[in-house]
Amino acid sequence: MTNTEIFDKLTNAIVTQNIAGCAQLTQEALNAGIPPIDIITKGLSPGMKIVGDKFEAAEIFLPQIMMSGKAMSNAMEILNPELEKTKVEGEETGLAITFVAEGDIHDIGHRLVSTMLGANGFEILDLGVDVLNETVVEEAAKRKGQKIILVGSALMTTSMLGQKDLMDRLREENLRDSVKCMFGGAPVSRKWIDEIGADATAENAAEAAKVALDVMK
Ligand code: HCB
Repeated sequence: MTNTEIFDKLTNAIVTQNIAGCAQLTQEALNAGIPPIDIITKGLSPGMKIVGDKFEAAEIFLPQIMMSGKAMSNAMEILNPELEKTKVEGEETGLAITFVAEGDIHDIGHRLVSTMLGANGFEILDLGVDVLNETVVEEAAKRKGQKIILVGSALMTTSMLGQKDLMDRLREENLRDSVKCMFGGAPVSRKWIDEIGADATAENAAEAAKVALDVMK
């Protein structure tokens, strides 16, 4: 099987909610020497995009998305240890405080971004999902003086709006200059980042790691 065929099969396993098949194919892809990040970006994530589009078009419903999400999460359990093996040792890059916005429980991309940042030398403080801005500000304030990047995810247009409030709170608490701020997730655009006065965004987890390293220089 060519790599392209493997990627297509992975995408299809996500779209058809084939949980066991997806895990098996992920292992086979690893055995074939395909880098874990390619398995994610070229195989699994395109499947999640199709699932989202089908949901929007009312072709599938929540139970199906949940099953596709489960297939992706199981595949990630196989891939995470491999991603962690690529960890870059050396100079301390800084602390990444990662979280999903208030009201939002989509955690697949968030976990992936956290893993990739960890693999690129960041110390990770993962606050989880549905996190109040107040909590993020408190955690940043406790560590004032350290090299910190806030890494927020929002998958819904509604939860994304909270990122503006977070930026306002950081300014009010005189913390804006002490932290870098990167936000991502499907609705987040460069225009939004500029509008709220954040530092960066990224399309995917691999890019997030590169961008984070860049803004922390
Ligand atoms: Co959910 N959902 N969902 N959902 N869901 C979305 C997000 C919609 C876009 C689907 C649609 O309508 N097309 C939509 C949001 C619409 C909108 O607001 N514009 C939506 C909706 C509406 C909902 C509910 C409200 C549905 C309902 O109950 N009626 C509900 C909300 C629950 C809540 O949060 N309160 C809901 C629930 C669910 C689940 C539980 C069934 C499931 C989540 C399971 C889980 O995460 N444990 C789910 C899923 C899976 C999706 C879709 C299909 C896939 C999301 C995903 O995991 N993608 C999604 C459709 C879509 O996104 N197109 C749909 C794969 C990961 C790898 O990609 O984009 O999350 P990612 O992350 C990338 C990237 O964005 C970037 O790197 C990551 C890795 O490469 N990145 C960052 C992420 N964070 C970053 C931070 C940075 O600083 C930098 C980069």
